[in-house]
Amino acid sequence: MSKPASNAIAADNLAEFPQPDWYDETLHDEYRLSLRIDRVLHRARTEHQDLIIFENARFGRVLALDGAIQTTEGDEYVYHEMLAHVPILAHGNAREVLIIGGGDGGMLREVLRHASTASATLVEIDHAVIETCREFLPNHSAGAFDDPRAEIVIADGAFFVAETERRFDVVIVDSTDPIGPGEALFSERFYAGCKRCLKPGGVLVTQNGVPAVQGEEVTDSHARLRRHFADVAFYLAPVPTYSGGSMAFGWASDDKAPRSTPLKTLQARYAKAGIETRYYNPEIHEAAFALPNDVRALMG
Ligand code: AG3
Repeated sequence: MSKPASNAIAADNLAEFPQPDWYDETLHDEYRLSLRIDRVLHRARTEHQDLIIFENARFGRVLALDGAIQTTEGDEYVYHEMLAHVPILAHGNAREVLIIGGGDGGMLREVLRHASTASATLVEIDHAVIETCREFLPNHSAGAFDDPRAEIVIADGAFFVAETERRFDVVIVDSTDPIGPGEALFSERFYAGCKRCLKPGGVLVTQNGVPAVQGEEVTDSHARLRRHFADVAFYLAPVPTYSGGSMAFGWASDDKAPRSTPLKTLQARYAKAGIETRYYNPEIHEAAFALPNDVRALMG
């Protein structure tokens, strides 16, 4: 008699060896990140998107929206520090800051760490993201939503920038990827709106995807931003759960001075701000704008 196939034995005993659940990103068709789900804290279909918050032994609590990892407790500091402190310290006197998206509150937390921030306005399309993250991802906002300098607006960021009468020193686009609700936040019309609500000397920064797997985002944003701003650039930082290599951040301003702020000035401003950072420092700030040739090539 022939021996039973080994997979038949495994199948018989499956109940004794429960398999862990994995969260498979569906962001890219041909490539995916998978994180083990150790505990589901919350799962919902909001008015705008599918939301899950779960725990992973390596990265802590994880927020995913519509099949894409948005942020994890383990590596959020790289992203939030680089999108907040680079424009704020380059600007040098950012009093009014606008955040588009960012419902988890991590960006708001970093922006409010600057005593120079007089007001931080966060415009989030999906109130459920804010409510759910305040409850299940509280370390991200760390009380920032209760800061008297914080103003929360539940609205479509694209409408907000087109219509607001307010003007800002720094605009930070903390968006999802350009699929679903995030798509409008990569359009030329949106960038024109951002320019409209920047004060003279103001700086816009954007979440611009991982160039190795989302190269067209750099190409498209570069072309669209250039039609509206005198100085357009990208800078990089590696965020492990935005897999595929370094993430690109877009930079746009009509003033060339903020991007060429001397290192000594950045060092002085950073020391004066008195903030402790885990990734950001003035040297990495300066170095992040050095781009490899493959990313330069995407800028056309
Ligand atoms: N901003 C999300 C970036 C998502 C990027 N995903 C990717 N390309 N792998 C997230 C919100 C953090 N505050």
